Amino acid sequence: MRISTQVVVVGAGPAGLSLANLLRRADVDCVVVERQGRSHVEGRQRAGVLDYAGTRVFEEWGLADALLAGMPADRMLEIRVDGEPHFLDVPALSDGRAGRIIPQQVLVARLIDIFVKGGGDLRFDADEVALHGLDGARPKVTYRGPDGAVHEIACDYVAGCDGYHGVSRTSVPAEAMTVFSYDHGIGWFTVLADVPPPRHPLLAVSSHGFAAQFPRGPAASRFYLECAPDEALDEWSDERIWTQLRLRLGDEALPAGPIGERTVVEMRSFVVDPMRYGRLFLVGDAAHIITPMGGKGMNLAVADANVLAHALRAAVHDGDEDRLAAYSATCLRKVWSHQEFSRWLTEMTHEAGNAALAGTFRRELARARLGRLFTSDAAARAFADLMAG
Ligand code: FAS
Repeated sequence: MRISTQVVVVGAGPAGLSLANLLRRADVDCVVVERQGRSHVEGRQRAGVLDYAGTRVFEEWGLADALLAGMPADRMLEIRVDGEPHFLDVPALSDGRAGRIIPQQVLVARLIDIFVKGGGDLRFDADEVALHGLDGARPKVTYRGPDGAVHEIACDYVAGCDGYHGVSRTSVPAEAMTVFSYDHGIGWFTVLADVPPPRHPLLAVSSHGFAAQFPRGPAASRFYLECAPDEALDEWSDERIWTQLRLRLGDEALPAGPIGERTVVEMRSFVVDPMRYGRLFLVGDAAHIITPMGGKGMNLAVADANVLAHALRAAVHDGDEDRLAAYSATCLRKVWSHQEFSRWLTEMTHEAGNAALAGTFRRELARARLGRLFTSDAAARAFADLMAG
């Protein structure tokens, strides 16, 4: 196994795999080390939409045809208020900037396939990953392989793409980073069910509480139900799930279906600044967590990977480290813009329904914001611009 490379990528999620594929296109040598096995990584179902900006990244690097083949354009969004449907045609409102509906696990599996078939070095089941010498000229990454042996890879740069619970961010001295975090005080009980997907991604505002239904492939839906942040899973029987979904979505005919996954997502946001320490660069969830509202988590991971791939190409091939120096500030501009959008959308769609959340005055403010979205072309275009990424 190679013991030296230019970039070690820690983590094979959307961030790590996007970066690894872009680096190969940039003729920058890299090795990817991933804690889990391939089937686990390819089976993890989360996001469902690649926004327009994300599709542009893969088009620019010549990967879009292979990655997005067969995936439909993400067009209409339905926002249903007390059962009343309102449709926003995002591409029409944003000069044709359409995203793609693609389940995250499909994107990840295709990224793995392209990377490995292209001869990429991707090491699964890498245990006890540790980063060393990040503030020196030649950092190292060690891990225990499936063979039980400890392997060491020397490199020029490390990309920490190992998510919120990974080892990369925690390898940085606490005083070297500022952490920003926010608890939205809302929980989402989410299920993945074999129920035909909605015609359009659906957000539902109701006095019974917020709910949503998103497509996750041709025969599955991801549902969200607003709940208390600390709600226990066993408080949600199947009967309560389907009753509440029919009530909040205003859809008495919603069919029930086998539930494959159920979890409570705590709506919280998190950002570290800078997204770099010495020769370590944090990418995606390793550097920031955003609520699923607005569907930007996976898209920010792809955006960060794009910025870092360009910067590493300049550093490795031209000795120009300016882009690396600007990496964190460049990414954080988009991160904070999306954090603001996600918070605005969360507030509007939750407070407009549930006066218990922030009081009747804030409910009327939220309803006024919603109303503007449906009556003002300028407000709708501003919304679509952010949805397009
Ligand atoms: P990931 O967490 O996806 O990947 C990190 C990888 O690193 C994993 O493969 C992990 O196994 C590996 N790893 C961890 N520790 C390691 C170690 N020590 N050594 C080596 N490898 C290690 N985003 C959206 O855009 N739209 C949505 O609708 C949406 N819905 C979501 C729903 C849910 C329930 C959840 C939980 C998230 C959702 N997200 C959504 C956000 C989500 O998709 C993330 O933003 C996205 O996975 C981020 O990708 P990565 O940064 O690659 O991190």
